Amino acid sequence: DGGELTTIVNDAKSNEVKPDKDFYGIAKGKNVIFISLESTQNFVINEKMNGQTITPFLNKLIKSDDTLYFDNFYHQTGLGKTSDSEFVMENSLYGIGGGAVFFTNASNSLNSMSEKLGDNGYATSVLHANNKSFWNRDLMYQAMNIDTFYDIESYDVNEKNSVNWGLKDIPFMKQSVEIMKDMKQPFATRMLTLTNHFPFTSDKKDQYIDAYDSGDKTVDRYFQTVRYTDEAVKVLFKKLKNAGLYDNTVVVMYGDHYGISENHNKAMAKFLNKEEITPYDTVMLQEVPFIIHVPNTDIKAKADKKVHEVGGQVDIRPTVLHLLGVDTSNDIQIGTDLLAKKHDDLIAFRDGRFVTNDVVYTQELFYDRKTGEPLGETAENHELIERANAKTTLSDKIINGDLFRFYDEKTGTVKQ
Ligand code: GP9
Ligand code: MN
Repeated sequence: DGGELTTIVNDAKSNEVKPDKDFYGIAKGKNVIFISLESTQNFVINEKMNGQTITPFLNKLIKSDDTLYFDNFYHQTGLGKTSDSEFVMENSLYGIGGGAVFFTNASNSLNSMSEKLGDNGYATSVLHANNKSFWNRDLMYQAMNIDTFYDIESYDVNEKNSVNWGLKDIPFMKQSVEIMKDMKQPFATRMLTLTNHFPFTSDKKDQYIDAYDSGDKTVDRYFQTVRYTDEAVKVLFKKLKNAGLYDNTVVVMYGDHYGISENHNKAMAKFLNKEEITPYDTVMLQEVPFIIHVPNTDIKAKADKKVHEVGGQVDIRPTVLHLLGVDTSNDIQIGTDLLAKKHDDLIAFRDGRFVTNDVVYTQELFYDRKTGEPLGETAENHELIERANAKTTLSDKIINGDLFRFYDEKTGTVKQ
């Protein structure tokens, strides 16, 4: 009820993490393209498989002065997979435990990033060549006040340009830029890629590298489809340049969730040169890439060591809104701005595990995050368990109680 929400609002205000002036608004007025990199885990970045570079385009991009690559960044999804990642980055809240929030709570009141950008003059959309009702997206996108969903009906999809789950990422990128050319600017759009999805099948001519040789077909093929998606991102950048959109557009990329499940630990141990995959390793394998490209800036030099801060998908909303110069001081968010001096490095997973800059917590044990060495349970560490649980509990309260019905985020007041 209103009383509970008042407490939540007051807590949010007293814990507010203010943006750093060096970054606030540096991309003001620019278009923003979010790319959900399907099933892309962080272990493929800057790596080779049997001597072949897995993500050559991304590797080159993240070296550039105008790109930030957060290399200690974790997904926070649950059973809702891609849809959870969308929910988390849009709302800076968690999906629900034991289900998919896109199905269970599609009529909630929300204060999504898209809605906020819409209020700030942006045309908002999602680009995804799948049926609009998949994951109940059509309804949840309405709840999140996204203006337009360019679904499969907006694309030319045929036998020749499809594989696995549908339209291949390269034609998806090309056709999407055609759509973008007609968008009202500034626009904020989210592209959901699809080729690098289990079971990671691809056509011979799209295989820019060989398969891996672990004998586990899923893992072996994964490297090839990741490589293909990397090529698709390269095509996107080229097309944006040709369309005259590149200079005025920020590109934000994130992995939506893991691609290789624990069923494939044997092959993963071989690739990572480990005897076995431990529970600590499994946590570390939940890292996904998070990349922010702000063209023609020196953002990398400004950010310095901040890109090594531990972060998670809940941080995407505040981080990006602040870069765009959109105020979030009235917003109730679980995450904090990764570029802020007081960013909160306690990143809780949906299932109770968590990480910080220093520790990993899994199966009721603490480890040194950098070395994997087991740690004793100090009082300080123990407090982290409570703080991590508080994050998912707060999110559940807001969603289960549909509390934002009573919240006016424009004025920061609780409606009576
Ligand atoms: C389907 C795509 C993949 O539209 O989002 O879904 P996933 O299985 O990864 O949740
Ligand atoms: Mn997915």
